[in-house]
Amino acid sequence: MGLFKNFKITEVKAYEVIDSRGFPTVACDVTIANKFKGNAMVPSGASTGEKEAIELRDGDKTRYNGKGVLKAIENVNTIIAPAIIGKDGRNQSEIDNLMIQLDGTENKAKLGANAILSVSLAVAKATALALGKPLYRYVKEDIVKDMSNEYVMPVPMLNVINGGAHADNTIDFQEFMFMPVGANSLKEACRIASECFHALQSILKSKKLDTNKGDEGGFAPALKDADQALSLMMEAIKKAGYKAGVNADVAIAMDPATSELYDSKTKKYSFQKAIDAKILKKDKGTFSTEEMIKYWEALVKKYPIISIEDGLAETDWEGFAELTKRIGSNVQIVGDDLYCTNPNLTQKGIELKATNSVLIKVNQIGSLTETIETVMKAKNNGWTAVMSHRSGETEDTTIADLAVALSTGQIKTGSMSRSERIAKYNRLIAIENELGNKAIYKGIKTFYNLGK
Ligand code: 2PG
Ligand code: MG
Repeated sequence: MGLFKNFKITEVKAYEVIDSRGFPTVACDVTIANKFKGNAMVPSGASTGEKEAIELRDGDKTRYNGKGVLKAIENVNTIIAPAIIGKDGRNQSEIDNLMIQLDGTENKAKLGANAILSVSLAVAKATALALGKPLYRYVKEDIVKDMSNEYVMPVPMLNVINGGAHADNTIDFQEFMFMPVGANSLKEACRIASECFHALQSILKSKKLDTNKGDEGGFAPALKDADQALSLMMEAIKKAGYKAGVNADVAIAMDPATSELYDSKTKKYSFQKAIDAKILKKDKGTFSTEEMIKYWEALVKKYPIISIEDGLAETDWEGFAELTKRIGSNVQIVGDDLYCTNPNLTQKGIELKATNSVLIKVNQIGSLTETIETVMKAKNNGWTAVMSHRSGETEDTTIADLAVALSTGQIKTGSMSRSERIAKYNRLIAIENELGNKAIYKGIKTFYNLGK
């Protein structure tokens, strides 16, 4: 036998587990050589893009209010499993393409992106185990063929104020994030973020504002508007003993998720949650694309905002190109709903110069191979890529490994609370610890290519 190793998939088994919002999701175990078992659990979004691959739900109202995933599980166990058992786990793209073919639709509507992704990720994890490599190293060396000895730890985006579809409060914009760009390691970035997070908590308390939390573990107070959220964050950074600024300790990133505010018939953005609507009231509380762009121009002048995701709606391609032209040389303009991690939509964005960055969510596209393709497409065109969680998560930490494996340089994975978020930070800390001086935290240098 000697060094001979068997990488044959011997078992594929999916089952229902529960996500961070208490809804069911798909989990899958893939076993290689009857011995190495990789497990993956699929995340789930709330503010989903129209062009996302399909998350198959049962619709049977007698179970989990229709949100059961038994059909997706059956598709794994009865259709995908027999087709991939016996295949070599190291052939990730062949396995992913086989599942895509078995599905046969544009958007994985037949088998479900949740079914396909659970297998795709579990195959990679089982193979990494069989090779005796951590997942980040397996994906980097064996799939991406990146043999450099440099491992880029991502700068975290920590969503400390939650609004929009993620919280039952008065803020229309979905996410307000700390980015510890001035740290010199991921571990230190987490410490800075934790200290700023707790400073924010005590400021909210002292102002008699709510410290309850939203879906991603950030605070969800009843604030007047985005301006108030941002000034509270500035105060928190200072109170924690840090300097706010793009070239200082902590910068700010936002995901206003404005597809949720857009009416494609009238082509207007309207603020729907009570207080924002009153404050920003103009033309009955609605904004044109040009008014939104002006709003962002003014906001980035006032605060050290380094990144804006979905600052316009997913159908507003021209608006995005204009926004990128106007502020993209200083600000990272990230497309989430616009691209849905789809390599073809990302290609369109590159041609139109619609943004200078793409958000990466594994379940938006539904396979590891396509996720990697989108990241590479962005990077090869001088864009940045941000690895991201979903608002519905589990303790699965795959995205932490993928951020390092694909050198995305940034990760968005929630606040400094709730274990489904913290699990990813803790995994990154473990990776950094394991890598020692091979780990690099680029901080603000991650952004040097902006606008090129
Ligand atoms: C987003 C995500 C994650 P959701 O819009 O970027 O923060 O939210 O998973 O609800 O789409
Ligand atoms: Mg988003």
